[in-house]
Amino acid sequence: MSVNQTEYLNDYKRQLDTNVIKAIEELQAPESLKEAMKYSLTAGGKRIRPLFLFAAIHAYGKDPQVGMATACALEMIHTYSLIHDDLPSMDDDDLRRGRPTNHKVFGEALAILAGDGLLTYSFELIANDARLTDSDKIWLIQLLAKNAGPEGMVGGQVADIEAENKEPTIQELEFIHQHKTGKLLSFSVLAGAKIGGANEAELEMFAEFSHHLGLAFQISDDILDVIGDENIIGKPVGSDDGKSKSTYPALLTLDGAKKQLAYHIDKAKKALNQTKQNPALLLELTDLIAVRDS
Ligand code: GRG
Repeated sequence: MSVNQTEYLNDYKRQLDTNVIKAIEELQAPESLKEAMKYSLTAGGKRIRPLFLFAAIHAYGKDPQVGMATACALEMIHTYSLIHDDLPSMDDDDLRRGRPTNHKVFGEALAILAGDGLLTYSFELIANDARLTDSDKIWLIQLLAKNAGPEGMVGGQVADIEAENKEPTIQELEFIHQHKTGKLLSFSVLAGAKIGGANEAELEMFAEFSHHLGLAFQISDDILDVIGDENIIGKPVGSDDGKSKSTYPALLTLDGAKKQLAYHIDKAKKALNQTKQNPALLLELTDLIAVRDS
């Protein structure tokens, strides 16, 4: 990535960091709840979803600032999903991003409610955004609800839970990841394109791009897990705290997973190269997914 592009994206990441916390501080809500919401929002997330949203707006030559509220909403939904995913009734994790998980610090009830608060507040943020047209707001709220809900991330999480301790087919694994991880990433790109002014044909192209991007993101996550686990003697591939989770390396071997990653990155870039807009930042972020180290 060129120095200018890196600086540009870092600048937007910093603006997102500031705006997302400001939005929580503006809430007239119990301080304990706001603290629990802020704790996970400031835990060092990469902000990859907001960055894809900004990059898609940038492709249309528009000021990415127009998407700030939607980007904050997106990061809030992502953060809620991580808080709930870590709960004792789900993955029962004590650490996330190297820090105690939300329920370890605030207790289970407040962690659940912090997640609920982030989820619901995200829709309020979009609905109240004076920089968006009413028709764009409805479009964004509908797509966000669909992609985060039963037909999207929540459905993918259920499919993932139901696949525990089984060996799914590659198609079943793709369904899980396309929904659990891919749908929110897909929203990032489509929301940015819509705010930028994309027409129906361009939105279809971005849907194709983000389909492959979502799978590539998950495969690279699985590969990172294996590489990170290599020093843990006796930990079988795909195992997480005693529960057997399906992963691409477990199904396809590490080498096979790397080939699948390269395949989806290539397909994503081919889709993106059809656009008449400026895809430079989107291409750069896609390359970061291909070689991510965290
Ligand atoms: C609880 C409804 C509900 C859904 C949870 C997203 C999710 C669904 C679970 C997270 C499990 C997981 C680790 C999935 C792998 C891909 C993924 C979403 C990784 C985390 O996203 P990053 O890498 O995280 O963007 P940061 O920490 O950078 O924000």
